[in-house]
Amino acid sequence: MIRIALQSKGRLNEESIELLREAGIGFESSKRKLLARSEDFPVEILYLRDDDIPHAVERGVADLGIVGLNEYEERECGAAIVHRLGFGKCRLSLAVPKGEAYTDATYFAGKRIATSYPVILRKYLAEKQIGAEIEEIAGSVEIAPAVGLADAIFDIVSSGGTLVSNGLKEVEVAMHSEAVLIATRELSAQKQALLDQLLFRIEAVERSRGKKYILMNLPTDRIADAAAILPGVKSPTILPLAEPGWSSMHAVVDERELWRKIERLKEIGAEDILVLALEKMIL
Ligand code: PRT
Ligand code: ZN
Repeated sequence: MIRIALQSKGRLNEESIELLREAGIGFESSKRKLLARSEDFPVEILYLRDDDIPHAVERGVADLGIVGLNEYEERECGAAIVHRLGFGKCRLSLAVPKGEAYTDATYFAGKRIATSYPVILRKYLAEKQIGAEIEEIAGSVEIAPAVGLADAIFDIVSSGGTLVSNGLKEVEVAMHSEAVLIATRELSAQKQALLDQLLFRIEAVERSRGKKYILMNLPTDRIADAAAILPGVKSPTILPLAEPGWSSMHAVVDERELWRKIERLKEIGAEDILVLALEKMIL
């Protein structure tokens, strides 16, 4: 049995649950329950506030956790990062009132900066050798300059819309963040084996993202041309058709290249092209 801490509600909750489901780990996601058991994998889900996840995993209260890299860094978490998950992407940035003349980070010398991420900010300022005052506030950081609490802010930015609507402009990016899977150091052999199994499944899910499965019929003598357009996982699958001189070809295609490839395939005589969703890719 392995215990995974997930954010109980908030921005990472749904995608964390979805990722585990896609990896074949279904469980009850009732908001009222603190603990849930999976019926199809020896996993227990512990729902926590994201702030508490790094510490819980570091201490082994949960064996694994899904949390933003920003939270992991801010808590100076001693757990290990085992996988970057690619969702919950955002950045931690410095922003100043939009009317300010800004050239570089020396602007912040002697300024007061409001943030909920004092540890990360302190490290950033030390690295840049800037002496600024940090005003730690728990929430609504973006209003701090307007109410005279600070000259600038250091906060999470995603689309940038919140900054704009508060009359601020982003001037420095200190770190890029995304959800990460973290683990207690020195897991037992049994738990490590479950983690390896989970990682194998997560990687199969990730590999299939943005990919499509394409099938088509084409003249057998154009197979080499089609293979050059469509390099498959190892090599494309080719099956003879009942009609002499024709074959069916199957391959995996990156979604972004799909239409361009289909056009080129049609040019070399491909017909009856089918494009299917690809659910898992296990190598
Ligand atoms: O209740 P709990 O403590 O668990 O949750 P929380 O309120 O502390 O965190 P939550 O759910 O807001 O965010 C969880 C994690 O999501 C963060 O730690 C980040 O890793 C990640 N994340 C990704 C974000 C954003 N994008 C984001 N945009 N977290 C917060 N924001 C905020 C941002 O600060 C801004 O105020 O959303 C607002 C909108 O952003 P813009 O730039 O798109 O306007
Ligand atoms: Zn939080």
